[in-house]
Amino acid sequence: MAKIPARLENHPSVRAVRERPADTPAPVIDADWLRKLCLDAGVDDVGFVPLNHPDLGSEVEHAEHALPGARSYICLVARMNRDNVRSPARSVANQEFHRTGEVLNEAAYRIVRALEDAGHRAINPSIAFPMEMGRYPGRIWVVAHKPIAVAAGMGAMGIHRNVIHPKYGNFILLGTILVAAEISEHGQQLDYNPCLECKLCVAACPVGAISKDGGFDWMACSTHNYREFMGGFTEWVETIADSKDGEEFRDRVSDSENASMWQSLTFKPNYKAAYCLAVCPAGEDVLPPYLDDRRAFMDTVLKPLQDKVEPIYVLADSEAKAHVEKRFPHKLTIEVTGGHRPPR
Ligand code: B12
Ligand code: SF4
Repeated sequence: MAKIPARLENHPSVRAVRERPADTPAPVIDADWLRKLCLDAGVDDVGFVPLNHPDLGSEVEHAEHALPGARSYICLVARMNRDNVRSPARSVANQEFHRTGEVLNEAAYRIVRALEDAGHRAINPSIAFPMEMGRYPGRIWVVAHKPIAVAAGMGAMGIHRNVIHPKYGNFILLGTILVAAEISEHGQQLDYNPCLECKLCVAACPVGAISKDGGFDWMACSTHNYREFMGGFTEWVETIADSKDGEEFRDRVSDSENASMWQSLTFKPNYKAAYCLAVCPAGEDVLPPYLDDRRAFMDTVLKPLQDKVEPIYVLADSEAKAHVEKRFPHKLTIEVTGGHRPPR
């Protein structure tokens, strides 16, 4: 051990440490041990990637900022129950997203504890929120789970820009642990894409955020799907501030919208759609009903979401607005600012 000031040598904690046998962590973490640790902690699949993976150059500064000395990523995958995600009752789907997120965060927490006990420095950024709101509206996420999952061989990006696992399809959430050690084996990227290019995600998205060629209008998605998150919430508060009295506020925001915002604040935020994930038939475990009877799959999975009468939030003069009005005239188009405004 390194030398320390003499006055500390007699401190009871220092003496206790000196009297313990020194435990030096293994310089390289054994991949089999780590895989078992992760699966036992409750995840459904796991892969390992070195920090310097050639496809992940843009993540390095963020990983090193969050855990100085980080050397490897541990990519965690947790399955979601499919029919919960598909239900037109979106409270059912939202509970599934949040519950699976908790399972993943809990597993990641336990894995990090075991790594710490084995002498390794490691952190488990959240699978979703909380994020770094001090950087909002810039990149608020600590680590980008999707490219790491792809590099770890956990799946490939579908047309809808979500990772599709070869077995579980897109009914997965992702987590990443950063660890300041090397791991003895790494995952290999899939040599095919499980995406079938069926374009059901394109047909399902109420705001037309997904193009057939894989283009993604994140502004359209976030304005609607994230109505009760950062920007939409800011707009809701501004609407309260700008209303001259309760009556005017109620004219501007319906009781149902206020109740939904209350639910987001009290429990966990309501996603408004995620229909792209709901309808995706890709993945070996997911595929059979689609292969057996495509018509029946469309009628039971796609059509109920398309037919649902619901508010859809769009920016003025946007392609998303034109899309809803043309493709889903039975849905209620609501024009919003989404809390976006030019920087001051
Ligand atoms: C930012 C973000 C979003 C944003 C942007 C989505 C996006 N494609 O990047 C919005 C708010 C739109 C979003 C929506 C959803 N998300 Co999201 N999201 C994230 C987050 C925090 C980072 C994503 C990321 O790495 N983006 C950068 C690169 C890798 O993404 P990309 O697709 O290659 O590139 C796009 C973005 O860069 C975007 N873009 C360009 N400029 C900007 C600027 C800003 C400010 C933003 C936000 C985006 C953006 O346009 C690019 C073109 O597609 C991750 C959690 C995490 N910490 O990783 C979850 C995550 C990707 N989301 C997830 C999910 C499930 C969803 C939703 C289904 C939410 C829901 N429950 O309703 C929808 C699906 C929308 C879709 N089809 O992609 C899962 C995906 C799981 C999977 N199987 O892949 C993740 C991994 C969360 C998790 N822990 O599992 N999400
Ligand atoms: S719904 Fe079809 S096109 Fe979209 S990601 Fe899934 S398999 Fe690919």
